[in-house]
Amino acid sequence: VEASIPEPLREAWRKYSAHEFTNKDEFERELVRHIETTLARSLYNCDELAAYSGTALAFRDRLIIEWNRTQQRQTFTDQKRVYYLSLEFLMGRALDNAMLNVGMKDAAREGLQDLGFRIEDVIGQEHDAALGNGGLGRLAACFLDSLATLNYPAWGYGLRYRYGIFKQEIVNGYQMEVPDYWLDNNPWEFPRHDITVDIKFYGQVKKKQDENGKLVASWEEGETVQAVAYDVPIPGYGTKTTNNLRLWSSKASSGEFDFQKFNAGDYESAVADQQSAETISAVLYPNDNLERGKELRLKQQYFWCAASLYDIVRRFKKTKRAWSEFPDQVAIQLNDTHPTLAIVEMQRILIDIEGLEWDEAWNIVTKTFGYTNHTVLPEALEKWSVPLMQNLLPRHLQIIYDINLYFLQSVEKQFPNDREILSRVSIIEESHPKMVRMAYIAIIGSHKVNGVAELHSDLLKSTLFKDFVDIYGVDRFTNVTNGVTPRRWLHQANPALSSLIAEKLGGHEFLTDLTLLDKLEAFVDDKDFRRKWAHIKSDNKLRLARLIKDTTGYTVNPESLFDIQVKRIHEYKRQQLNIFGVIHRYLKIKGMSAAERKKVVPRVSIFGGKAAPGYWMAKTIIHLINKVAAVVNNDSDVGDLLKVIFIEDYNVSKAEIICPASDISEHISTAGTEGSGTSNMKFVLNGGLIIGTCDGANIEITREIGDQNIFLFGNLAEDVEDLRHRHFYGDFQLDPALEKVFKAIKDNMFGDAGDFSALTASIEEHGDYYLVSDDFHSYVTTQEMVDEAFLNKEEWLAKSITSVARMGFFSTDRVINEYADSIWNVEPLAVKD
Ligand code: NBY
Repeated sequence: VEASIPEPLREAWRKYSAHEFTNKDEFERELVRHIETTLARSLYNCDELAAYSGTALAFRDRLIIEWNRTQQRQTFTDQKRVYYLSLEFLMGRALDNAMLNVGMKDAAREGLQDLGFRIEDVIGQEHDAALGNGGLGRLAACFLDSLATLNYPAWGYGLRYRYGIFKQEIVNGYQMEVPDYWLDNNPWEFPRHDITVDIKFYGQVKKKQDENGKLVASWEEGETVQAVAYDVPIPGYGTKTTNNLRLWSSKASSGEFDFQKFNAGDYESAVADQQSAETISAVLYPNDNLERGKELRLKQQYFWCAASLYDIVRRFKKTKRAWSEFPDQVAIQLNDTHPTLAIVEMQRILIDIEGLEWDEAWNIVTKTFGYTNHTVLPEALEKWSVPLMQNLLPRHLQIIYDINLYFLQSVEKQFPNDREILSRVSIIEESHPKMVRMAYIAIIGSHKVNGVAELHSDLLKSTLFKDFVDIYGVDRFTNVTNGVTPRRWLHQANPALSSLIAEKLGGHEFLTDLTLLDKLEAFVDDKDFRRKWAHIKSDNKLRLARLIKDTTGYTVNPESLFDIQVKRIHEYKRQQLNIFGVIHRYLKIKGMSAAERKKVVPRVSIFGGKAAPGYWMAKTIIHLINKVAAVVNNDSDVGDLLKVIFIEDYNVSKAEIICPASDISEHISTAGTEGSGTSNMKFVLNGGLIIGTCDGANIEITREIGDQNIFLFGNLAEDVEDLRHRHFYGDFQLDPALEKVFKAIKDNMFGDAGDFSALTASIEEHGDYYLVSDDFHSYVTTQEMVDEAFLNKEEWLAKSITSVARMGFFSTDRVINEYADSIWNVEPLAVKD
């Protein structure tokens, strides 16, 4: 590596090279310096926002110093790196995380206090980085935290959307979407205007002779758009390792083409071209688990894959190694099928640009890539129409056809008497128009394919990807059960609980080795410990009650049982089952005598989550929840016995307040539909119990914490197909209790019944695909068991503590080590001081 400052002159550099603040006074000096000079404010106009920006800039300086050193270290040691390709990184706020990871939060608290600011208010000024929809995007964020904490040389690659996930407003009970413009004064990103890549779209493919006379494909003409790198430093907890998240932003290429237009006086159209280039990274698609086949989405995907691969290849080529060593230096993980084009692009680079033979190139590609699947829902499986791809990426379509040809030839050899299998596993679906099945490219082009929880991975092998198991053998398919980072989801979100645990375990080591939590079991019967544990839960419920008061105006009694379901709104996640259960409870209370009401366990049913803007049924569910809330919360017969709350604009920073405050949380998807779920882990880690179906990671949570510590209900995944089949042939009986709920809705108890007819009809008339009626009885009786259990405060506390003690498995540190060992084959890079 060439150094720009020659050795004799480096002394001066070292003398003045940036120094990290190490105590409160040094922090304050940096804070004031940034507010005065970087922000151009004075002590007469320093508001909370300025205090936030100054604090963020001071910490950013620290991160960037370590970021530089980490990158140098990784370049010099020259070992294998991981690249995590994800269209979503749901990072939330960065400042609190940076302070805790660097270990200087107390210094910052005191420094800010000296200037008259409360650190919580300052932290609260930050806008969430909301570049994701839900679980998939948040998983990527937790992975980055663990990768850095464990000192893995790893980069994330994503898109720098100008608009993240929309902000949700509830108006008259309806969801409204408001754009989330988040980039103004974002101190956490570093524009790298010198790191750019030109990305081509459209055009034609010509056959040409290269200098050796070999016929090669040449992708010509078309349009180019420029990718500009923006880097976000990712600090590890308790380590100097600071990794990089590189987000690409699109802009018009400043090529000759534009100048020609410009010089020809076509100023307006030159500017229009620029705007059209900028739309590529303008907005995050707000669908979760739904694929819509929009051309702009395909453009986003290629733009991001091509820029990232160019960057990765450029870094590899600097090492001057042979191409055969590429998989020893580079592991690329595909977060779902969204980056599948990276496989095709890599093959294109190797054969069209680097001149490798097909087989040699393909061998390198398959050794490099791993693919993670997050869903078995058919509507979420990505397919692109062949004509669309032909137009946008003509050379890539040719390569896809070649991949398919060689693949099908080998399948035919393997199964000479099975004609059917060829059409089933073909990358090209023979529909009108023909479609490219992205998941199949991802499987064929990777050496490992994994699901995100045991049941999910088993279902992949036995249903969706069954043929591929027959073709490649079972070893290509594996499971890596999800986790969450204990730094954000315990230490940051629940500092009091983290301290109490640290007090008992003699330090915070559990934050980097979560299995140490098992030592808590020894204290389950410790009276003083239990009292403190209960006290922390109460405080956290109070904190949530304040958020509820501030955002909805409703007052809730923090002594009530807090029952929470927060996640994207989706029929398969069954918020409708929950709200029907709430209505059932309401009707029951209404029918009770005063004496009977005295025995009711007061409950607050809390919902939160966004619906995809085009997902009607999900929006109807939100509407119903809000209408039920309006009736129930104003019914004096009911009072505190039942309250219904919809928390607007559920996001990462609200989750940090919500997850520590549950008594029980709901993870009640139709069995076999939820890949894993990760909020289930967050809630249990914070001492909440859960009610759930035998789905996703609920099953492994049960195995770890014990079935006496979880409320499971409902049909099993193995019964779902049969039940659906029976419904389809008319064998359907609406559950009698659910019938009463529907009657209340139809009697306009919650406003115009017509507003909700699609929802009730989907169950009564259209086959109840998600088995709401089949599981209803089991659900409400299990909820009664929850009430009963909650009355026994001591038992409940024991369950809470025991569960937390047994959650060690669900750290993303364990997850990342599994990926590193079984998929990436990478080692951590020790940090020497
Ligand atoms: O990924 C979620 C799964 O539903 C959940 O069970 C799992 O725990 C989590 C992490 O593995 N999937 C998810 O969040 N998916 C999306 O957000 C998503 C977003 C966009 C698209 C598809 C899925 N899309 O095709 O545009």
